[in-house]
Amino acid sequence: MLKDISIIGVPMDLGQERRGVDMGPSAIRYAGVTERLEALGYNIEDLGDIAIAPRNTRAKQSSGDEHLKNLDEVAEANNKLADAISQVIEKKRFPLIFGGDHSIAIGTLAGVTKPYKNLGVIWYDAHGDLNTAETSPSGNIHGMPLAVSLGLGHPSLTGIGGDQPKVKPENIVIIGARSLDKGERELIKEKNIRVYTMHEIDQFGMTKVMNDAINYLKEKTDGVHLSLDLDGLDPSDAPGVGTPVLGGISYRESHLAMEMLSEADILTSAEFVEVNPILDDKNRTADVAVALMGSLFGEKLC
Ligand code: 6HN
Ligand code: MN
Ligand code: MN
Ligand code: MN
Repeated sequence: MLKDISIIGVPMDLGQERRGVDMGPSAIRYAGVTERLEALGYNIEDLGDIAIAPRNTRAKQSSGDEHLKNLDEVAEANNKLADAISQVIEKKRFPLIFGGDHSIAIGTLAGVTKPYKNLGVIWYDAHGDLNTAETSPSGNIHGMPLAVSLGLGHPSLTGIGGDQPKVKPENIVIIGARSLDKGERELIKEKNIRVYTMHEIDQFGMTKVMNDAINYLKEKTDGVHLSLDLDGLDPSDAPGVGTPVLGGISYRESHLAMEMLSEADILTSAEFVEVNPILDDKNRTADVAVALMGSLFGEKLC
């Protein structure tokens, strides 16, 4: 892993409807991420936050409707994010992105795939985030970023960073899924996307799931991005998220997953999203995010 890390905050809350997720980057910084990673010998540069249009002072109506809420604002922020990430990669630094809701993965993946044409993606999430305007039950763009990265969705989103699909379906693994909409399940089947649901984690254990996932991606990709939605964890361990789903991955299993990724040394970028301090219990979810980053970046217990 590169020893130089650049942090970018994306205080985005327009990809969903609950207030507070825009404070995610502050909460993660407050939980001591810079100090934690510096203690591991990394050189940290914090680039601050991408500017996001405020929710209630928007001058004009967004061009999206109830099927693509806040489309223009989400697209604009993701364009900026993609550019910022390109610059980080040009400087040969590791991009570490803090959300914000998961719609920011559109910009992250657009930026990261500029140099990595065969990127692997680990989507650690209770959800598939594989909806389009047609299949979404909510119209919330945070349920769509993985579909957008496959080239499916509104052109103002799929066109960010160029019109080409950013990620190949065979380069994706979803881990922790337990809430998939009908259209998402159909797309998973159609594209043959590798999904480790809670069923596989319960049945085979996290060790086998992560070994499988790492081996599946390792040989055929030129880089790997981790997109970690804190709602992948069980709400008892990560209560501060907007769309909690019972029966999730435990704190310990998540540490193991991060340690195995650290050991495999395959990651070229990472993002931690959906931390919502308003819904949280004394910043616990941001603390969990930072603890997981500790393991991901090589912290050892002794
Ligand atoms: N997330 N599948 C639901 C939807 O509205 O599309 C929930 C999406 C949640 C997205 O947590 O990043
Ligand atoms: Mn998500
Ligand atoms: Mn989720
Ligand atoms: Mn969510």
